[in-house]
Amino acid sequence: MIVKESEGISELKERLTVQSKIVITTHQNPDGDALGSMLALYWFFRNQGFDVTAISPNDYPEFLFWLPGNDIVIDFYKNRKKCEQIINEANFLFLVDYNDTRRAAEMKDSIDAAQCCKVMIDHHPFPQMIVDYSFSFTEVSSTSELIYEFIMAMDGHAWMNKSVAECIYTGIMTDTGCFSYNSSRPRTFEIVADLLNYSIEKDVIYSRIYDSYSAHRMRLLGYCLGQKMQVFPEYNTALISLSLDEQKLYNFVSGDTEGFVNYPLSIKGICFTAMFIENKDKVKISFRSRGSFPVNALSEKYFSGGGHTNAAGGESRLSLDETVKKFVDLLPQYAQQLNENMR
Ligand SMILES: [Mn+2]
Repeated sequence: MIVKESEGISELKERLTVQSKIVITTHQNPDGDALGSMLALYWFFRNQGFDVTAISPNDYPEFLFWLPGNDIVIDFYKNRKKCEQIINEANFLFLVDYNDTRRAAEMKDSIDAAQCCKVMIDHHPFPQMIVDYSFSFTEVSSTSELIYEFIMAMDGHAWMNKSVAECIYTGIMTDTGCFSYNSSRPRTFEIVADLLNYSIEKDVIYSRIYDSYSAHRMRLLGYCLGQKMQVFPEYNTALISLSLDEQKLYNFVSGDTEGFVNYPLSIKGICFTAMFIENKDKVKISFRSRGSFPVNALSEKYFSGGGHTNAAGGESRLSLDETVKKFVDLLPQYAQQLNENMR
């Protein structure tokens, strides 16, 4: 088991009492793992009768609304005053699926200012937060997987139920691209095997996440792959860019381009992809790779971002065209590395 006594788990367990006010938070634009780990932890504490609140920095895509506990999540962006008060009065603040308060966006100042006991549970590299208890492991598939380990390390077996299992399974499934990456440790599958004991319906969960797109979103995907994808075979790289006008044309709603960046990785000979999405004030970028090519390092160096070896985000204040040009101009210096990575 990855979460061990050395991390102060039993001390933490002792400090947590039913009188404690627990607040769980996650990063902005929460994905399946962020919400899955937050709500799994929520149910774990709720099932024990704790006073627990879950706060998201902002809204998230509709395909996650079915998650058990979705209706109790408070949107910080929409309920600022209320959330600031809740965080201020918390005894325990759990920070899941992020390790840098900047990732909490608008919520950053409240979290930084909170004087309570802070617990981080996360799988991203290079933690940047000062906390009282840190459960930070980069080798796991997802934070949701860590939540399972955390629950087990807390001797919390009795508080597992279908809701907890559904949330954890969702996080593991979405953070591994349905077990196509970040999932080569046997332990991940041992955990999944145990989750199936709680009568979760894994095929239904898959469908709720991946078969829930609008016709607009499918047409937008067609447009991106048909008209907007640029392939650079000599650099084993492909990119997609999308302007605000194009988004309007396809009735774009937040979350519609989720996963688009992965598609070009299915092209033979491509191991590095980027997706550039124009926002009002900046260009949002997603990077993906296969193998050992570290997209987090490139993003950190040139696009003020970061993340994992194979999946990272970034941004740019240049125009969309200038951002894409900046990216394309970088490719020659990575040519050899990308080439070797394909072998
Ligand atoms: Mn994650």
